[in-house]
Amino acid sequence: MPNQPEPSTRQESGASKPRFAVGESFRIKMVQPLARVPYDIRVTALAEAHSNVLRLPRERVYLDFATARGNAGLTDRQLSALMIGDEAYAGSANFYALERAVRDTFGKRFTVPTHQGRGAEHLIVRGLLQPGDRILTNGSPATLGPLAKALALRLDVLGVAEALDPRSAEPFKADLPLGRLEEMFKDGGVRLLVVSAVSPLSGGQALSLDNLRACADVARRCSVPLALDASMLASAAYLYKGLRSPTASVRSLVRQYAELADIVYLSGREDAGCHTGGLLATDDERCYETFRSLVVVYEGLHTYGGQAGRDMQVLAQGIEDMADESYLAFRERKLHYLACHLAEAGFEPIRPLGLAGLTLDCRRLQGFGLGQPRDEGARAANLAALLYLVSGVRARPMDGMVGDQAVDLLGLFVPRRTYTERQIDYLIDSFAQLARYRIASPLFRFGAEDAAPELAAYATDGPFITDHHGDFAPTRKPEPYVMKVVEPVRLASAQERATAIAEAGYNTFLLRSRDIYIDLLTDSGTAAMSTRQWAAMLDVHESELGSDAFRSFERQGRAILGYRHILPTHQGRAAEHILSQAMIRPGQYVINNMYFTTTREHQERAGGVFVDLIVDEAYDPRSPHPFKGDIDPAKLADFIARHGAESVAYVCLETNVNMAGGQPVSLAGSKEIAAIAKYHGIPVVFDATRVAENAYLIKTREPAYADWTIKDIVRELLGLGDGCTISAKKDVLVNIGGILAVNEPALYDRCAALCTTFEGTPWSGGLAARDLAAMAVGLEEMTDYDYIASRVEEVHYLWQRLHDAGVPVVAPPGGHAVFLDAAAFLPHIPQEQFPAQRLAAALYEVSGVRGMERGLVSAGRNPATGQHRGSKLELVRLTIPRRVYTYSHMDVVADGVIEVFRARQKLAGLKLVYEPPTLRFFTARFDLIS
Ligand code: P70
Repeated sequence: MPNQPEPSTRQESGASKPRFAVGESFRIKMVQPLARVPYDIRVTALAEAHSNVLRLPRERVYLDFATARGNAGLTDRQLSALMIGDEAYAGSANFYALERAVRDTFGKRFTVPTHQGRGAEHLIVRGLLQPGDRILTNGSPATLGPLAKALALRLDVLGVAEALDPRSAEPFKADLPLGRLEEMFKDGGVRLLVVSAVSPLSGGQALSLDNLRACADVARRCSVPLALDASMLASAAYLYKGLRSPTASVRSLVRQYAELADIVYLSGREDAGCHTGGLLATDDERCYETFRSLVVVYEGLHTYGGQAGRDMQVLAQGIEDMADESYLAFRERKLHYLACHLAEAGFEPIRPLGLAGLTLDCRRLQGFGLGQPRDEGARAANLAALLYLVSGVRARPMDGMVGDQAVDLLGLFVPRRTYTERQIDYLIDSFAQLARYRIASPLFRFGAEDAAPELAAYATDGPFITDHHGDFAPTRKPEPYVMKVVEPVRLASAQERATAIAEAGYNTFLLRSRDIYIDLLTDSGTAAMSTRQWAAMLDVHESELGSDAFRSFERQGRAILGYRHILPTHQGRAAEHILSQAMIRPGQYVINNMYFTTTREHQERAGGVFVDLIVDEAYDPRSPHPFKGDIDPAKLADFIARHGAESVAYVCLETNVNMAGGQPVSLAGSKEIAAIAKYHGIPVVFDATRVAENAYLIKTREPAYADWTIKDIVRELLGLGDGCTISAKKDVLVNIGGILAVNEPALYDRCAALCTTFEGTPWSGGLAARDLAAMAVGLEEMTDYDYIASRVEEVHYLWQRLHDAGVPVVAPPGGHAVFLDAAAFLPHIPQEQFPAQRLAAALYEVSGVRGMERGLVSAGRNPATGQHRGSKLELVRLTIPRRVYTYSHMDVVADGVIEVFRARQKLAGLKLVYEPPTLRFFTARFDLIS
């Protein structure tokens, strides 16, 4: 996937952010909820772990930077690969897929799968060496060391001192010192050269292609086989490209590296982004036969090698994708960001940076009470323990001997496709917190000196720290979930974008998704579901006759919404259809707060007369009114007085009013409206599509409810009504689904009958049972305070950045979207030349971001006169999908809008060149007015 982010992402030394933000090369497809671990629990957990953070169970760790192996977020393609596992014992289709990926990527003919990287290492040393033989390596002794010991081999690790030298400017710290290499070959006894593509100790710094070539020459001259550890070969090739070979593709460089080796092997848990699996590959037939006869003894059959079929398929996909340059560029940028901020906080990592993470050399570490003889050699362990106590973050202490070098390092390995920039910020904030603490009695190694790092125990002479500050409040709150599965997205080139928008007739609805980098067209059905939702979806019996999923959907619906009868529908407009048909007698008025297209449509189709009684402030983009969604009680009282209560079918209150800019209704205001309606015997129903966002805005804007839970606010608000319709594709966090809920049994019966006619049984609503299961969990998740706060605050962050830059945006910020006021943005373009349409097109062209016109085009024409209907508001809606985009993405959006704003004078209007008879905004085409 060639996708170079713009502008260039080459290494920079400065801590400042580039002028344009660099967003991820993917968006989130599945999230896993994650909560902070409270301070008291951390204290106990660390004690139970013998003060060794590596002994902490994962659930006691908040953010884990102890390893970047085997814990990557999967790509959506890897996730689907999991599902096409061919679990045949012999000759599985997945093996052949793996073989093909290896041939295409590394150019090797024979592939032997193994359960992990060390399985491959084992076969190599056992197959090629005899006891007493010598191995030379630049790689990690963590796996090779114990293997060599077990098989009575000698292992010499070269280049450790060079890799860790903080003063060295050597850009390729994994390179082998050729002089010493030759010498050792001359000394004799060397039977194998194992070259790792990166240096694992110093954060994954690269091996150069030139050095590997020289090593290969030496090895060939001495007839010693060369095995290349390609677990992070894509990273190495990427770094090499940046410094020495800018015009080559990473993929072609990977191939060149691999061709220099007799054997290529890897752990799938690094650059391939898998959770397990490994392999070795070679062109040498005799070598292959050796390994094939060993693999059946130690791993499995030669066509599965100790992996499930699905694991081979995931690995094949991971290998095919590992040279994704846009992802590698993003990863590099993220690690630089982290390094720069840690350096500012006084923690200078070893440079240059690699692509696994950062390493802090702790040998000379002072401060926090460290630097005493007692902590000599265990400063990293002390720092790691302190960091964990302070923040729940885990780093990796690496101490003891590596080759002939004593090391005391703290590794911060950044898992791939897992943590957002806000979570990286939390790590940075955690380090900044350390200055508040002093270690009173440092930890020292206790028990067996040579215990593996994961098994080491530490002791102290007294209390480790004496100053307890408990939990700190991070300035930049991280999302309450991590990425579990991601979907690659691509920023098309400027040229491609210009062509795409012209071909789309300057209408963002006509763009293809694959040409879009950040899609803010809608928040409808675009959310990333959670692991809990997916788990629930799998565990259902499909039946339209009252499935177990329906039962939990009904239970959650009653609990969260507070209504007695819960009906599923395929989406929101279907619920609106049924409710309108069940409640409106032809000729009756239906009173609304502004309108939503589908709501109004169904009210009118049921013979109702649509009435909008929203407060006047809703139509003033600059009014700071906190509850622009409220119905004006004076208008309502007056309307009833003039038309009579009998003539009103019901009052429909939309939460977080979409067309007004995501503006909420207040609880006080809604109580007043409900009281008036009730007094007159008029029912109240809610469009509760975005009720959770509305509840959050009530909590933050209506002081009486500041201490209420989101759940209680939702219940209090919806408790004012007789029922509600919901498009579950928004707040309920599903990709498809709707809800109709009512109290009165007779009304339910009418609705259930209509549901059967138009949707499906009243226990399915025309949905799969799994969709009901996903909604049941989504109802719970949407009312989680940390989630909804994070969701709305992200929207507000974008709003604030634009507002601060002077961009005209609808105020105050709403719950689900930021609305650009195109009339004020492009005052030189008259409304008949469609300024909002023009603005949406320009934003796409500049940044690959898609928004939606909500102005003259959307309003359509008056069928009687043929004239534009006219629109009081001329807006572009930037709607933020839930749990999909990160703060980095929001920065890209903000930078894009601000860039268009800077150059706004250059934009001219549009003319219509094609217009369909109805709902023209979907398919109309425009041309530039030159
Ligand atoms: C959007 C979507 C849907 C929606 C809504 C409110 C407050 C009901 C519905 C309908 C999708 C959309 C629909 C028509 C035109 C443009 C966009 N809003 N009530 O992007 O629910 O789509 O599930 O049938 O916002 O805002 P559903």
